Amino acid sequence: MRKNRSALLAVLGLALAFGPALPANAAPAENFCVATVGKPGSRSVEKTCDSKPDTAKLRAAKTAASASAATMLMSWYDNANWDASDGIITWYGYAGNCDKSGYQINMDANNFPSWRNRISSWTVHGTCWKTLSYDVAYWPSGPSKRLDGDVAWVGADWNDMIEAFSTTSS
Ligand SMILES: [Ca+2]
Ligand SMILES: [Ca+2]
Repeated sequence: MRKNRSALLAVLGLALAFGPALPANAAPAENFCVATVGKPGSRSVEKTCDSKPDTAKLRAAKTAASASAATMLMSWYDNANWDASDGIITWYGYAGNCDKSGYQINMDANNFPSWRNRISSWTVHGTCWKTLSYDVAYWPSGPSKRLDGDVAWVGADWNDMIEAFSTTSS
């Protein structure tokens, strides 16, 4: 065992020496979050995250969002069939229920970078119904796919591809 342990330590040492450098203040995992957004340019995304789904902390964040007149928009799932075990983000909007212009969400270096090319299913809430998914953030004229209502599986062609959403009423 000692020999194996030494070998393991050697491998770890190599990984530390040559692995990707982590920033000193690496962002905490964002697997389970409640996020709020406004209309484009109106306010920055705010988020509350925890290490497990549906914790007291996350339920409190949902209650606070509702209490401040935010509307539940959509929930993203890492896995298909709305399986939250590996990650779920629930979005609230501060500009009322989804209308024809709705909300746009782009994942970038600051906004849920770990959720780029990861989403496999989602649910929509309130009047949010029509979802346009985009392959590349901030490129609305690029490849996109329209899906209506709750989506249990985005399909093999769009699984782990999405970097942006437009969610609207119709
Ligand atoms: Ca996934
Ligand atoms: Ca993509």
